[in-house]
Amino acid sequence: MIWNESSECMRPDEMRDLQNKRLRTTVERVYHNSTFYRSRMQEMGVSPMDIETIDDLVKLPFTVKTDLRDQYPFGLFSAPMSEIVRLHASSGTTGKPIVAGYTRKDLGTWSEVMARTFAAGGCSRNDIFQIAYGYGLFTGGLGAHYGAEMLGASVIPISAGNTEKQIQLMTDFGSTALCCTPSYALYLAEAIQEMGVRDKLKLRCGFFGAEPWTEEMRREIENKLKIKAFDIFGLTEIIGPGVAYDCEAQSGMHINEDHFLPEIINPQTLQPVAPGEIGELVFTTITKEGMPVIRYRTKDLTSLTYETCSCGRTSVRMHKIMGRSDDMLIIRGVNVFPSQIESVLLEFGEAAPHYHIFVDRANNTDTFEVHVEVRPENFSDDLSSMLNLRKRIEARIQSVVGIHAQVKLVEPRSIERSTGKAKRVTDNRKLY
Ligand code: DLL
Repeated sequence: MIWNESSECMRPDEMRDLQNKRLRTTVERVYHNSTFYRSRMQEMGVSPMDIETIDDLVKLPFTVKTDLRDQYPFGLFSAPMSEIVRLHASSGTTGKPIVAGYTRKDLGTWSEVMARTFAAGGCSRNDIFQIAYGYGLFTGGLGAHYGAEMLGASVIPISAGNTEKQIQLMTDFGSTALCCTPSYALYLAEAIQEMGVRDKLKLRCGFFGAEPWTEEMRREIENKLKIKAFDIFGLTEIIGPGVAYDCEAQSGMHINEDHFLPEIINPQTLQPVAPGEIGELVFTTITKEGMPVIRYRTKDLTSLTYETCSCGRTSVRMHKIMGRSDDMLIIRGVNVFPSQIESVLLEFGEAAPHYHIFVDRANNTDTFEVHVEVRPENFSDDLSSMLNLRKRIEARIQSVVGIHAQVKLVEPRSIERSTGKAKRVTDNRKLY
């Protein structure tokens, strides 16, 4: 919940007034403190006086990842370096990193939105948080760390990796909440199963994000770890984790819209889509000081719902991320999202959610191969049963995605595990 000054739940009209006021302050700030935004706004003939309410957002310019790269390292900051107390960066796959700078107030905001995230999952000062996101330039570790501390919980800053030690401390310290990527949660779950120590654990929930994961993957983690798995969303450019969070209803992530204003646009026309339609998620930060961003195009694909959630929160919710417009593979002319493959695999009890997609080009035609791990209890030397499984997966991929993929079943544990964001695609086509 977000409270008003009388400590009552904020009404929608109060929220809108707050957003209008904060947007105006932010636009003033970037116009006067950032050469980049001032010249962008001047090019579009917009001045801060033209922005009165959030309906005026559409008059403002978009910001894209390459703008941040071009302004590397500090060109997008709207506060002097003497006020910047923390720097984070995200590596991405190509080019220079994206850098984010935080003032002391920004760090307070970040802790608050993360504390909200954990409280929405039913956590309190009585919980013991095992933070297994990477610490460092990546925002996962420190973002979750300060949020859990603000909540008053006990924090184990173990960082990612070192799986045996994770499980040992989880057992000995009685961790009740786990924070890591969903792929690492699954890896930990398998190791816990193998060591036969699940019954010794006090774990009851986890906050997983930083990479796309499906509802099927959520169920898999929940069943294996016997916990409730919450999705958390965020990106370095906006603040890090804490932009949006699942509540106990797990029916879309609540956006912290008193700090981050969402829009959904059609990535081709750049026009807003109708409510409920899928498109590219765009954010404007309305309280940040260090590096506010205006209409930042995330490339993440989702939809928004403004209906009140069954949990009682009135904040706008975003659907689980359905893919990225730039993660989208175009294979033989067909748009393919890795998340579609993951969903298909999880329909099969025999297949593990560990897979790798290989795309290449031979004789001017794209090749599309999916390596799929078979669960240990289903892996066998009986060629006909393996062949049958392969054929069934191929047929299902064909019906969901619309093109044929060559499926190769591989032995349990042969696909590389990740302790951070999983890399699931190798595209060897030389398309340029
Ligand atoms: O991944 C921040 C984060 C840390 C979020 C820990 C959640 C938990 P970046 O490294 O800048 O920041 O990557 C941001 O990761 O644009 C999405 O494509 C993807 N992403 C983040 N959270 C989710 C999620 C962090 N819950 C990029 N579901 C974003 C799907 C996600 N994709």
